Amino acid sequence: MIKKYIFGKPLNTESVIKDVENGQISDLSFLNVNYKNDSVIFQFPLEKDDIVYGLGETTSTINKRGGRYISFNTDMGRHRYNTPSLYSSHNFIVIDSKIKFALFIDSPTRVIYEIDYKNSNEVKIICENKNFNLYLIKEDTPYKCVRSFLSIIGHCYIPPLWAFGYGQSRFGYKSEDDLNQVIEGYNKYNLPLDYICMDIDYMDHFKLFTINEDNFKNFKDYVFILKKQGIHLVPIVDVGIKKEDGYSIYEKGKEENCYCKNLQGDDYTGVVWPGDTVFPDMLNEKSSMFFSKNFKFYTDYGIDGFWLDMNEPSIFQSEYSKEDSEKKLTGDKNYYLDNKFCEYKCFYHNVDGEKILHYDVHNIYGHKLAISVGKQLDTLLDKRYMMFTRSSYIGTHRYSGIWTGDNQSRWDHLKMNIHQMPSLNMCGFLYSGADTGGFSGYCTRELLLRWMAFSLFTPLFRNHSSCNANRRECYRFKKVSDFKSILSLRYRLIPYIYSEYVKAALTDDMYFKSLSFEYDDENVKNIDDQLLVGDSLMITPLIEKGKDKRTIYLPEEMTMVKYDGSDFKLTKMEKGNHTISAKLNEVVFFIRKGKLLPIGKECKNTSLIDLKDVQLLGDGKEYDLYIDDGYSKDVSMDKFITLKK
Ligand code: MIG
Repeated sequence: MIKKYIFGKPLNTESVIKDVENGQISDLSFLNVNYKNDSVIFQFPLEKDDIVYGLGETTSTINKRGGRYISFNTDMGRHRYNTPSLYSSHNFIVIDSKIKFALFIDSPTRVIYEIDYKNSNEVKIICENKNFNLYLIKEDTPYKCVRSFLSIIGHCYIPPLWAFGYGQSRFGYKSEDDLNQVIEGYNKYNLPLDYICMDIDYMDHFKLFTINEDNFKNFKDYVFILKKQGIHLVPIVDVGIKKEDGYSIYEKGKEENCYCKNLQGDDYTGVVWPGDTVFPDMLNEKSSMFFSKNFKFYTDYGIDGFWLDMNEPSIFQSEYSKEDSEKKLTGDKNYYLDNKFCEYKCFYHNVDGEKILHYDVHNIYGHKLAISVGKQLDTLLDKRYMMFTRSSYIGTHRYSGIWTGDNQSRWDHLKMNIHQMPSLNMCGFLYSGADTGGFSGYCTRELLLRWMAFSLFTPLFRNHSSCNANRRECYRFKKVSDFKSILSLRYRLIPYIYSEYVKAALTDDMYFKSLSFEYDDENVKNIDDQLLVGDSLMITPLIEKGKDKRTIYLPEEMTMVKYDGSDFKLTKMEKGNHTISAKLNEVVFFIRKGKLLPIGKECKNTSLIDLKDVQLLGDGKEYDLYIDDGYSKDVSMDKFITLKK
């Protein structure tokens, strides 16, 4: 059962796309609704063993109890497990209590969640703005609540096959030479590679929709030459447009009145990478079109992959960001350096002629941007595009993937990555992953290998790092063969990953699930370092420094698979606790009882993959494999073929 409850006068956020019947406010009495100034507050008591799932990207374990989380999109580079806000707002929570229910708070501005915070034994949700839609879902299980929710927010976006390959990225690659060096490194050791990301330095003075021609002499040929080798370039695209007379993009947007306005009604100016910067009004149809139409600049070069950054939007400072005004405007001492929250009260959008304060719609800025770009790419290209964005909201998944932003080279951030994946999947974001190895800090060989052994299961599998961090390209480490072993498993699993992804996207399902979503077993209720991946697999990543062993729990008999770069060793294991071990070149995972896993051949990149050429492992009878050319837009259930063992 799903019902919708309208509070005040909500704005259309483009999150829910199916009609949902309105309920009576009295249905919500179990949530003790309270009104205080401009806020609406919901409270629900928790029993000792109740579990709260959801909140997408948010830091914390899969069970959200014990935390305080704030939906307010924030460029949060130094985050930890208890950091309240990250780049996205995913206001969906599922409560596994005596009543099983889920809530989606469709509010474009700040919402605070206190979930058994400081042992309060309750869920308290504070919607700071009284205009929003609330969706209430009631089903018998948390998993069914999620499935109902996914059914109203629309199918997840499906990237092209090459986006399931491995990507190398780094903040600091500046030129064709830098990229060639990476490609040579990967070729030298015959390591697979499908794409390389181009961070902000490829631009001319950080001006959007430009290429630094000194560093890329003949970009068009370059894109073409790489594509012939099966390598795609994925440029970063920020949101702020450099305020510079004579820069045609800036001039055009100014002429057409496409920028957000400041308190005086002039174009609001902030400081980001290019210096003084203006911000396209993503809440205005015409202005967001003005922005996204520029992607033709890239598609004309033959580019079909994109990386959207800084779209919270992140603003370093502006005419208003002085410490004083900051405190005065927000009264909030919880701001971080990169995020001058007061800025968000200093500019306006034009939504259908109405002037709307940015702060009140802050959480959908990056979302509207990604939707607009996605729609534009759909018209510019006759094939599927690859895209992942940093900021998002519920519904962005229909157009784009996301990555989890600036994490760090820490073992607990590898764990956080594991915790984020099922929670993101509950919110529809199947094409997601973290900066493998951690964005900032020092990544050891051991951490990178263990992280890769997890990321090889995430649809977006990218090695990315900051310019201040140590270099992470696999060929730079000792004993490259260990990296090759891990990467080869990814490519051998692509037929499975791709098939399971497409199934989940077309049937509004999850690709990563907690064990509790499938097994009715008290022992799995709080397991959050093992996950189900697609329908056939369970993974049990090794995430502790210096340890090549760990204990695991099998909720039923399963087949253990140990891969060392060439062979798959299979061992049947009983339900119950076990200890497993894996050296740095090895990966251990499990095939569920009665299921099959298709395994393909190793390959240098996905342009050389034969999706049909698979062997089947496991004790199941049939497997539905998705076969297409890897880029056609008409992805459909008709393209599955059933393999029998
Ligand atoms: O202010 O483009 O999260 O992935 O490398 C930092 C430089 C801007 C933040 C992104 C990161 C990217 C970096 N960007």
